[in-house]
Amino acid sequence: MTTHKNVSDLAVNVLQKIKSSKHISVLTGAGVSAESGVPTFRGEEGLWNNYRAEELATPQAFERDPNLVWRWYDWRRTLLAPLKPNAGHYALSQMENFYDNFTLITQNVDGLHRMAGSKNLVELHGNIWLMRCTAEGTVMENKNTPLVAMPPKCNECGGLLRPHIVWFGESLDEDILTRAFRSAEQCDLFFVIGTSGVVQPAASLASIAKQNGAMVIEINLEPTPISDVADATLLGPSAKVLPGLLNAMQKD
Ligand code: BJW
Repeated sequence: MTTHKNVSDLAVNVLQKIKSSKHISVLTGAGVSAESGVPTFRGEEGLWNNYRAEELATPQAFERDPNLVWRWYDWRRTLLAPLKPNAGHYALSQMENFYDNFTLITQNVDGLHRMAGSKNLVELHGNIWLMRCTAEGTVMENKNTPLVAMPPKCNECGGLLRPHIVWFGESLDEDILTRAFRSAEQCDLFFVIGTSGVVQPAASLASIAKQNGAMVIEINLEPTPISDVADATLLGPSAKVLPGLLNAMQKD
């Protein structure tokens, strides 16, 4: 593991690889949105410090008490509604224009990457602005905050709606997972940014990229289990490091 504080400290071969790679894959986590004001999950200020995941983010919790789960999501949606992408989100959306093949895989459900203009986006854990009918499986967008009716019901069939989010113990969408794995397997360069690297299967993508010959570069405030796999770890806030990286890419 090699850690750096500044993009300019990266070894010449790493900078060369960043500039010459054709196929880039990026995995982001909650840390990327932290500087927009979105709470992370783990760590001192993390959501899981004040709320129990088993009571709010599992299918069993929703079955037991859909009102409780929806109240938590309503609170989070209301918190997220006024928030805007930060310089890190924008730098990633600009990087997409720089490379022939660029895939942004996010664990975040906040929709900020799309708002920043990222296009080839894989939302691994769903999206907090989408709801799914538990009776028919239909997915619909709903941006109301706060929600008018609690718990929300499907306009078509009256069935109970749930957040279109992957909870613990639930399988990820097969097509979405295939896109993520394929991109990790085929890329030359894999960035892993602002994730604690403890939630599977997302956390395994960096190792898959590495095993298939990619260079792995991590950006985080602190080392994570993924740092052992990474060729270089840039320690710093992504809203500062990513614009610096974009700048370095654009220099001859
Ligand atoms: C900054 C920064 C700044 C801060 N700049 N950086 C194999 C082994 C063991 C367990 C499992 C396994 N396979 C499956 C499991 C079970 C489970 C799992 O992984 N559990 C682990 C916790 C042990 N996985 C699942 O259940 C998944 N399903 C699945 O695999 O299905 C098949 C299966 C099922 C059951 C058994 C076996 C197989 C589904 C996972 C769904 C995750 N869902 C959540 C919650 C959604 C709820 C919601 O949002 O409403 O998704 S959990 C939560 O964690 C959320 C996130 O997307 C995810 C990852 O968190 P992330 O993004 O890494 O955030 P943090 O907070 O952890 O980290 C922030 C990082 O940013 C930190 O490192 C900071 O330092 C850094 N940071 N500010 C840069 N400014």
